[in-house]
Amino acid sequence: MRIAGWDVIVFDEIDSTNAEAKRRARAGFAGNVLLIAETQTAGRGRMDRKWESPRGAGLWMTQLFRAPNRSPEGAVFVSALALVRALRVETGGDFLIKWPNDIVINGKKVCGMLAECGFDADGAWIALGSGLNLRAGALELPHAISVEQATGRLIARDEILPAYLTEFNTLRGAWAADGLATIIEQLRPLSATLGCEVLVSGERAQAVDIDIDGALIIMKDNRQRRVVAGDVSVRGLAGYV
Ligand code: BT5
Repeated sequence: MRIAGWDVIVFDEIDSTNAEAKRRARAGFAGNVLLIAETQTAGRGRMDRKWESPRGAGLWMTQLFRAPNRSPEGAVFVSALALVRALRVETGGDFLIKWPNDIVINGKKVCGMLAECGFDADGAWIALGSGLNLRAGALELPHAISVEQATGRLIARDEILPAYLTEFNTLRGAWAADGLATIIEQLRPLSATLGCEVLVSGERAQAVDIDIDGALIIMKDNRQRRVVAGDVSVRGLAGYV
């Protein structure tokens, strides 16, 4: 199957679509490849945290592609912006981006992203994994929510994918041509983090900006600090967002 220039491969069950993408990257691949699983037996988040991927409950997918540069963080911003836009158009819901790698709605996490990268003879590749909860009732995590729970709409994979991939392709082009700054500019108004008090690795601070390299700028005791994705955990004061 081909959608918006991506070769789509669907697995009934797999350990992790990110793990499969990395195996394929090492074996050699051509073009844009999108791996989807009905369920994952070893879905992973960052720092090897577990990612719940119940059968039929969501869109568990990894995009494997050549990147303009070796920046998995940049790819996550491109993807989050594209997916939030597609979700807003499809459902009308107020989806937002929680820095650096989550999509949230109603103060809960509806999607998490994990990008990994490597090099081969043809240059850099990125394996960009996204887990989007679509169906209600399958997850028992306190901070998790599904698109159906949040919006009352059970959307099918086939509805969201063309919209998302088309937007992703456009934004990836802009990222390659003009750099990450243009993506961050478009992302700022859709940030759930900016303007909020946050706990950065347990310390209270104000989230004041996201800079053109994607770092979070926080203010604490009248001093600004730059926080790079991957270094810290950022939580809201009252809850998850
Ligand atoms: C992430 O990590 O949010 C990245 C998740 C990436 C998942 C996709 S699914 C397709 C591809 N294949 C993979 O193996 N992975 C990618 P992190 O920020 O570390 O968040 C992990 C935390 O989210 C866990 O510790 C749980 O608290 C929570 N969590 C786990 N499953 C969840 C779910 N389905 N929905 C919402 N939260 C979840």
